[in-house]
Amino acid sequence: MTRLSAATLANVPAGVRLPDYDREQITPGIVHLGIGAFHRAHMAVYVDDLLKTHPDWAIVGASLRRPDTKEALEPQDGLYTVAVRDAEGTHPRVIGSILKVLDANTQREELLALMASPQIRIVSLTVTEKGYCHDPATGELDQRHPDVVHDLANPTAPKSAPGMLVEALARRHAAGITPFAVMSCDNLPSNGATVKRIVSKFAALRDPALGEWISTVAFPGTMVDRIVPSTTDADRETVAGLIGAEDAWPIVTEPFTQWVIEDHFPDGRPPFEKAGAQMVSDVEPFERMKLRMLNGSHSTMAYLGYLAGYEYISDVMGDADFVALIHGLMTEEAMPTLDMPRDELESYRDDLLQRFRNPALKHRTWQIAMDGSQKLPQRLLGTIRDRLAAGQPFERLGLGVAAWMRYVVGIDENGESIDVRDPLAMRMMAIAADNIDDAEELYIGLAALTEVFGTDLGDNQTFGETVATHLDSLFEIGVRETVAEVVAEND
Ligand code: CS2
Repeated sequence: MTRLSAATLANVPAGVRLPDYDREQITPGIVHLGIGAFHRAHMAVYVDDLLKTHPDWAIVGASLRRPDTKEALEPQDGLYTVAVRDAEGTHPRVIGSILKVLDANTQREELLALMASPQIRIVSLTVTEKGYCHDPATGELDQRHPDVVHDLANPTAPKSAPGMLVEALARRHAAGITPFAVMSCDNLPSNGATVKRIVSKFAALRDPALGEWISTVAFPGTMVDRIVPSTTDADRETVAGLIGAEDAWPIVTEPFTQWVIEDHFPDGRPPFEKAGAQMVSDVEPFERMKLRMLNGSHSTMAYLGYLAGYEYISDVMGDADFVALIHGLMTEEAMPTLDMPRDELESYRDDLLQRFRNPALKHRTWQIAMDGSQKLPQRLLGTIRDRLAAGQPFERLGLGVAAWMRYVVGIDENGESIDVRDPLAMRMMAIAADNIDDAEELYIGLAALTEVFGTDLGDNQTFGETVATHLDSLFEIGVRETVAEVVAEND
């Protein structure tokens, strides 16, 4: 079978949507750091919709860690398939908005030179929570992070996302070029403000004057949403059958997509709204709703579901107790902390339950369980802080936190080991190894991780009692019974 590429595009069967613009005529306006599946299912599709009328906003992607996306897309001239999947079938579309992918490790100079050039007006990022080298509990740059230490010692050859941004901005500053807008598309709380804080600090550590100049840079906040499971070989086969060509890395996703963007781009932007994005003056209420309802439910289902033997989110949704648990988590515990009209929150919740049920989307609980130490603060702990401050119960959220603590022990209910992926995995497993027989001690050990729990929650008695009680139950009676009990007691 031939490989998808510019030369073979004409052979793709009629009915499959192809780029509706001349790819020879498009030029880059955006550099995207972290060119993974999420970006390719989300922002790259919005940009693809706009290139016909706005050809100077194409994307050059960069991978900061692994060169695998570059290796997959280079022989395809940057082309790839987005396959939208629901119960009715799989609907492929070929995306052409990514002009090329650079490997930051081997093509660092080329990447920095491009980022420093005036044609680039936006640098966007999906580098995951851990890619910002920050302390997730406080949102501050982690100055002891090995990549930060490296980049401060070698500022012109950075490895980290903050280091890359600062070096490119420093070059623009020195050349008298206006700064690009920095647009984080990661699930961080107040992602614009958080990245601004991190980048400003990094720049100030390099050079106080540069730190000050960063205050002139725009960091628009965004809320991004589309569920994107990892691509499997079965997906590759399905897509090849549909487009009549081999695509080394197609992306499978759901029909739903949402992008809310704070409209702050002093150096210009493509008309994202024409592709369906919502341009707003304050993105935070949307972001908070999404993190606390969608991602909070996701993480809770991921830890409990994995431990209960459910491989996919749609399997978890087949269990009535789990559905009741996350319905209650959203309705009773998260929604009262959100500043949105009640009816909008209710319909958002109902849509989420529907999306989680999508049987065609093979979204692994293990995938979502990754990097919990970086995710919990904005998904569950912020909501818990608000509940505590209001003197309200948070049993279901507390169970979510306990399930994470049970999961990072690294051994499941059948004694099988769990592949725990997390920047703190080694430390957490050491804590678990010392306290394996005692839920209370395990709780104390893990709650002392201040980069996750801050200095307030770890010492909070109500938080401790709630989470430790659930953790004890998870060990004593197991996951399924604990979920059933929490549902019975709280509904
Ligand atoms: C998920 C998210 O992997 C995870 O942690 O919760 O990636 C989720 O699918 C997206 O935020 C949906 O927009």
